[in-house]
Amino acid sequence: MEQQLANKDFAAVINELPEGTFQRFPLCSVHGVPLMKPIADRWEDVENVQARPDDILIVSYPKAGTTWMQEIVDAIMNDGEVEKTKRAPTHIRSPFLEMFAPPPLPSGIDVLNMTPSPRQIKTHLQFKLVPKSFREQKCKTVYIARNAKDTAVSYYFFDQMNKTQPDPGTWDQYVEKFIKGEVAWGSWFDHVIGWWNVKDKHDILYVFYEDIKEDPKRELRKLMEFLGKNLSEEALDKVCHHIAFKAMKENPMANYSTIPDVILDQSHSPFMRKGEVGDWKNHFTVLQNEMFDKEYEERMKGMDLRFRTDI
Ligand code: PPS
Repeated sequence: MEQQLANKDFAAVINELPEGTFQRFPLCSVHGVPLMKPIADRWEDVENVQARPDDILIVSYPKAGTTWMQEIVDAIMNDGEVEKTKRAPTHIRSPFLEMFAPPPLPSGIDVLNMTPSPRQIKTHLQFKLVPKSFREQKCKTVYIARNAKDTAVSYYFFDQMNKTQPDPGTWDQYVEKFIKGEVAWGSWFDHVIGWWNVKDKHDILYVFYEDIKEDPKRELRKLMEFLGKNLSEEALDKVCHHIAFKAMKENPMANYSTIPDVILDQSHSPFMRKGEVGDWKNHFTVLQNEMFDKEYEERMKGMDLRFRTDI
C-alpha cells in the first residue's frame, strides 16, 4: 500500500488543483492551541483516530528535527537496512496525523489508514490534544525537542517557504509571535513542558536534537533499546551515515523535494536548511536575545528541563 501511494504522482494532482486551493491558512484555536483552519475544521476526525498498540508516535514541536527522527526510527525499525527506507517519501512512510489535504489527495488520516503495522506516525500536537486512543493503547512515543532559539530561526525560514502557513512577517515580528505562541501549533514552551511533565507517566522517550547532533550513535542506541531492536555495530554505523545531514539533504525520499512549489517553495529556503546547533547567533540581535532570555527565564522557572543552545 505504501508503494502504491509512493507511485502515485501527487505532484501532478497538486499542480492541477484550482488556484487558491493552497493558501496561507489562518490559525484557529483548538482547545486553546492555534492550528491551521483546515486542521481545526476537521478536528473531530483527528480526535477519533484509532491507535493500534504497536503504533509508534513521533512527536515534536515544528522544526525540532521531526524528519530526522522519522528517518532514524524507520531505519531502526528496518534493522538498519537503510535501502528499505527509500521505498517512499517521509510523509507516506510516516503519516502526519493531523495533516489536511484537499480531495483527491489523501490526508494524514487517509495515509494512516492505508499504512501497515507497525505504523510510525508523526504529530506536532501538544500532549493534551493527542487522540485519547494513543494513551489507551499505550503506544510507544518518541518526543524530539530542540532549543527554542534554533527552533524559532528554523520555523521563520520554513514559514516563508511553506505556502500554507501564516505569513511570518519580518524576523523582528516573528520573534515576538514565537515567544507569545502565536504561530501554528502554538507555544514552544507549552509543547516542550507539556510533554516533559508526562514523560514518566507514559511510554515516552524524550530526546534532544542537540544530543543527536553531538553523538548520533549514542542516541541511536537509546532509541534502538526503546524500540526493542538490536542492531549490530555495522548496522548502526550504516544508519549513522544514512541520517547524517548531508545524506538526508541529498535523499529525495527524505528532503521533501517531492512536494511541489505551490506548497513548499524550496527555491526560497531548502527544507534541509542548515541542520546546526547555534545558527540562532546569526539571526538574533542583542536586543532580541535579551528579550528572549528574559521571557525564557520566566517561563522555564523551576523546571528541570534544560536545553543547550551551543554544543
Ligand atoms: S517539520 O516541518 O516540523 O517536520 O520540520 P523538522 O523536520 O522538525 O525540522 C527541520 C529542521 O531539522 C533539520 N534537520 C536536520 N538536522 C541535522 N541533521 C539531519 N539529518 C537533519 N534533518 C533535518 C532541518 O535542516 C531543519 O533545521 P534548520 O535549522 O532549518 O536547518
